[in-house]
Amino acid sequence: MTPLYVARPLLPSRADLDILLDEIWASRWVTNEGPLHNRLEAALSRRLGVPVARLFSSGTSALQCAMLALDLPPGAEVITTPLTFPATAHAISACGLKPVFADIDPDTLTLDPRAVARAITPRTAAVIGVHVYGTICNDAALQALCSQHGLRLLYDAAHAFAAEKAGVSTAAMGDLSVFSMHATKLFNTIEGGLVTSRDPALSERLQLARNFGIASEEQVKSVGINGKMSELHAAIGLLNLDAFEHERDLRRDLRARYDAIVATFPGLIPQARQGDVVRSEQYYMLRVDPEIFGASRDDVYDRLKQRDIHARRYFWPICTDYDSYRGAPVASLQPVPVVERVKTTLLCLPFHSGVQPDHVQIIGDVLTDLSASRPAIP
Ligand code: T4K
Repeated sequence: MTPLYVARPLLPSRADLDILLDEIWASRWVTNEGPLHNRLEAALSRRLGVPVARLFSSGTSALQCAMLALDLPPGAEVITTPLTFPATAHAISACGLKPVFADIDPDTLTLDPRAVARAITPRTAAVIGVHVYGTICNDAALQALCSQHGLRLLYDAAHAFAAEKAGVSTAAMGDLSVFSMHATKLFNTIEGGLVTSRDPALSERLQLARNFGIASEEQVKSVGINGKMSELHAAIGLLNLDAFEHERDLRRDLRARYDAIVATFPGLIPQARQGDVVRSEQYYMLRVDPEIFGASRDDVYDRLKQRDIHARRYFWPICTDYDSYRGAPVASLQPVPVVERVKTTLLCLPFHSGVQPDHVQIIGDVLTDLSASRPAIP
């Protein structure tokens, strides 16, 4: 059996790609906001229902440019969750800002607005919520809190492309939403990022931030980086934009199959169900309670690996375990933050259209074997 990974890139056909490559070769315009890039921006703006959709070279450069576009004061504090990919916190640091961590909600595992309230100081300038694993943040409460304190609200929506909560697109939440279009994402441009907003005033600032702040040959207007997407990446995006919904449908079926298996094991806790959410279907995350299940998350991970099934323990270690942020406090309502209690229980199963019925069978068998070692309840 070939190895099965947590993610598998969705790729267009070589024939379709060749047609767009011929266009690029004919124009010799290969980067710096070329025609395919602009076509993809327009298509994303239409698809996600927002006036502002700006492309970037990665989700990380998109996060940095989102903060540059908001012109946050140097050294200001930005509150975020410790349960995320390193990019979220590192982008804050790279912008000369200070990441401050607040605890997560025990059910959704997204930023707990009550913990955020505790972390606010006079130096706080912004909050970044992360729709982790595609579970959508409590937008209403975070927005109310940010409005009350005059803070900017950003979302790291790397896991929530084309998702909706109560009919509202994730692209339209907060001041800005940031998406990753890395190869491992449902909608990918191989490497790429996107920032969306309802506020047309932010469009030019985002454009400047990704292009060194250059406004014209004679004017550099603001601080910026090279965060531009090439025409090759935009070509992949244009083709994948037509294909990702089919991939999402297949993942919905897979989620139902995994859910049915997980439900049969006490001690396996599925990802929060949000009745009013259209999921991105980016990750299938479950939690393993070793006391009840009879084996640990790492036991499941190791046993699957022996069968060449490579689940991932996203996002362990958490940000406050990294050398860069070790010892940073996590504002919490609990004596021991929720994030500390759950971080060793999280496991993401392979979740894409390459997962075959045989794989699902093996995963079920591994779980059955491990749970059989559970001591009988007296
Ligand atoms: N915010 C959040 C919440 C994020 O999750 C991320 C990225 C970002 C921000 C930053 O966005 P980017 O700047 O990356 O656009 C992977 C992805 O590289 C990363 O984009 C993603 N989140 C993260 C959750 O997953 P790793 O370190 O786990 O990647 P890696 O190389 O171990 O790949 C994961 C699996 O995917 C491999 O086991 C096999 C498979 N794979 C990977 C690649 C690169 C393939 O089958 N083909 C491939 O080409 O970070």
